[in-house]
Amino acid sequence: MTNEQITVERDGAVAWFTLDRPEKLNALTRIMSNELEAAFLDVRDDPEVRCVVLTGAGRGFCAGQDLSEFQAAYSSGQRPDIKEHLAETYHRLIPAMVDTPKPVIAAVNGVAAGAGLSLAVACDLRLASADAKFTQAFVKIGLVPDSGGTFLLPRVVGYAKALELSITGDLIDAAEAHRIGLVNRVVPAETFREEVSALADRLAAMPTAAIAEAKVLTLDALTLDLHEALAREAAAQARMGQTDDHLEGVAAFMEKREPDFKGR
Ligand code: LHQ
Repeated sequence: MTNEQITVERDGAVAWFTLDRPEKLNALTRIMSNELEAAFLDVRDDPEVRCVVLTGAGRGFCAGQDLSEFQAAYSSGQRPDIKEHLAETYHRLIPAMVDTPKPVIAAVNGVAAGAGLSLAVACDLRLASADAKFTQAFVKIGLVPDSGGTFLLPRVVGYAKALELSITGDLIDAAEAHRIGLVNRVVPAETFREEVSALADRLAAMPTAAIAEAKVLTLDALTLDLHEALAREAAAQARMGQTDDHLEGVAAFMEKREPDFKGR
């Protein structure tokens, strides 16, 4: 499929998805959201892809919803139908990202605002360039966080910081994002691409099936009691015990060599 507003590239077992409207800081349109959703669904069952990187072209990561999509309504004094828009865009995209059964890295190269910040927190790991900035921009235009912003951000930074960011709209830099746990690591802009690539390659060589199970278990356990979480762990562990990668990991340990995981 040819995409208009994202690029999809393969580098070994890593799929790179790049938001590609650099002149608008990769603000999200309906087309971009739908293309990105399709890209995530495409790699879901592709055994050749064992890690995904999401990044932005140019100086921005993603400036959130492209507000000009609603320009016709705004300029005629009407109020936009946001509910329908959300159903057709983010409510499909965000679950497609979160449910991806392989590690997903947000390579936050520049500003992440509004729904752009939601994209970053829908990924499993966030690497920020030292140039990156973050804002829950919604409140600045009289909106509430959407695109999973009330659900995912508190799970990443905790309730108090999430609420602070959501009701102030403060723009924070990469160092502050790291301090509050919003990003896992900050990398100099000059070596950003190489460091993201190195992490992606490392994750792509790991036991992919176990990573997929750990993602589901960890997210679900946030709303389970201990007994249910233990039962889910046991069921998943029983499945993992049957994988080639489990046998390979144990064999490599016993033989004091590096494992060669196949992702199954
Ligand atoms: C943009 C945008 C943008 C269009 C920069 N749209 N052009 C869901 C459903 C329905 C309705 C509404 O919302 C939502 C969810 C949301 O995501 S709401 C939040 C939407 N995002 C924002 O409100 C952020 C708006 N942007 C900004 O505050 C700034 O651009 C940031 C802080 C991101 C970056 O500032 P600067 O680095 O100073 O860049 P800039 O403002 O000069 O932007 C560069 C260009 O990108 C500029 O275009 P131009 O033609 O003038 O050069 C901006 O107009 C354009 N742009 N964000 N969201």
